Amino acid sequence: MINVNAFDDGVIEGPHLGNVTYLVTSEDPAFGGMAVEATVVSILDDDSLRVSEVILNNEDPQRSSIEEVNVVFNTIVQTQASDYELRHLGTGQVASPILMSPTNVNGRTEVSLIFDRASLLDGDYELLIHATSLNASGHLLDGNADSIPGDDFTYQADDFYQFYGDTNGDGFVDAVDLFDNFLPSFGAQVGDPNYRSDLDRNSDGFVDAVDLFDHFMPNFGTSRDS
Ligand SMILES: [Ca+2]
Ligand SMILES: [Ca+2]
Ligand SMILES: [Ca+2]
Ligand SMILES: [Ca+2]
Repeated sequence: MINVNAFDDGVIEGPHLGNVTYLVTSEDPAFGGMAVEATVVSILDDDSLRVSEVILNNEDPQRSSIEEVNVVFNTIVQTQASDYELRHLGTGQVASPILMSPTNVNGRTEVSLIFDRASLLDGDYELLIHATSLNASGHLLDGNADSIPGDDFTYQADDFYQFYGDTNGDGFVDAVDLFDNFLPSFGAQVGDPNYRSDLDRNSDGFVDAVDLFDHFMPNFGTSRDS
């Protein structure tokens, strides 16, 4: 009788080969210690490099601008800015991060992505992560989490959008956004306590009449679905 015990180790190894070796014991000297050729077995691995979480704007509900996107992986990864693309679902326009900073925390990599805010159009977005070079010690991304590595990851969510002026993320730019958030920061510049980068639509360092008349007022009274 031969029993083989497999251990679920949680280590990302990819599909690999293993040897099952034998030790023959018998009281009969003709069999005891007899050499038996090892059996080569194919081992499938249910551990893979995956995306654990995507977080928009550090969980701030505002959707007035896409300030930061955070990606949390399930292990330590080697990554570069070109692994990521932010795609506008309406126009198909793609933006690459202007800043990509990975931090390793508790055995996982958390990546901060910053895009050129002023150039992003309002609308629904998706985040693409390419499986071409991103890796964990040589193991490629398993984007669809089926244990087979080498495929891209796509993140879509109902609240993954930009709608300039929607400071509370309710899908409307209305009086609440105007009176509670826009007007209190109106006239502020970078460094002022009431300056808000998510309301500085053209990223010139001021929340001023340009932002109000060219960007806020055209959205005022509309909803993201209209
Ligand atoms: Ca494993
Ligand atoms: Ca896969
Ligand atoms: Ca709103
Ligand atoms: Ca401005």
